[in-house]
Amino acid sequence: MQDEGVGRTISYDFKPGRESFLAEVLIGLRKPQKELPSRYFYDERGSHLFERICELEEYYIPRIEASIMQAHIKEMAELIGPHVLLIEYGSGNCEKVRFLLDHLHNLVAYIPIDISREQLLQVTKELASEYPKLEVHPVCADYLSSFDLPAPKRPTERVVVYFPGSTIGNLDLIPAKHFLEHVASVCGTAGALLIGVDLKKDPAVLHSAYNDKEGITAAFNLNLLQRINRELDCDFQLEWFQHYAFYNPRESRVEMHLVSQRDQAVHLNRKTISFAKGESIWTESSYKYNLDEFEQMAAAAGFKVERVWMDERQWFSVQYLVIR
Ligand code: AVJ
Repeated sequence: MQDEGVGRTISYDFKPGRESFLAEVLIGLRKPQKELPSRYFYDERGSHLFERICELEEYYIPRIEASIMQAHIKEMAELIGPHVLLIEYGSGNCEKVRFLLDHLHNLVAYIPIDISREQLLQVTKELASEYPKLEVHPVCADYLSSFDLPAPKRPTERVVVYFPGSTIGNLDLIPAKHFLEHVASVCGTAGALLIGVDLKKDPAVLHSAYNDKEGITAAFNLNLLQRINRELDCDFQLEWFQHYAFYNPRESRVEMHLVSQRDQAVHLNRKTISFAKGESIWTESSYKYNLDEFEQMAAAAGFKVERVWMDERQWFSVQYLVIR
């Protein structure tokens, strides 16, 4: 469970260790279409690069989501109600949740869940000093796995899950439905889910969002190979892989790949993995929904869409779901 020792202050630490990282990388790179799990992007450098992505002009998601939150926070806080246990999946730098922390009434506790232990520790410290009265229980975990949740000291009226940023878009449709089912079981019958869902739009907008001019997204994508080199003693030559991202309208998703610029091989755990020139490693999907599609998936997982807030151009949605 514990693999680095730096996480000693997190009592709920389920971060996948080196063994499962290695196993997943080997499985992914042996598939006919090579792939790597996108949740491994977020090591210390990857989390930092993602923060820079969020500041890019082209990457519209954080700005639009924040403006939706700002515009409707009162109504959101009313729907959510008092004495709530707030759980956030993929809390990252905890920037977005501050709107909620500032406006919810009598919050019982906040549980940030994230795969990036370093960042989780850092923001937990910051929150403790900024919100001295708030009970915060960080959990380091891959939020698709099942794990025990910390119990807050005060009684809880209901559990509300916050899942912003369209992180749900990283999941294929069936895993996304399973994830919502999992959230429904965590929530219990009185619970709710506040979720950011990115919407279908002009592919040109999507293209520039995932192919920024500064090349930060490319660096973020390539960092995955660097991490594998460092943590798993592999020998990817980064200069021979190129970032490639495009919108696949048939599947309603942006796909990120790393394309091999020549015939080459890498070595991992005494095994050789070959790449032909032009062959790709598929590193991420970002699904884009329309409201009906998302509503159907939510319904299949036991949720009813109670309220949807959007920006004027209808590029992004924040949705409030309750148990059916
Ligand atoms: C954090 C998963 C929502 O898919 O848009 C940003 C990650 N990848 N640029 C997304 C990401 C490339 C992002 N999510």
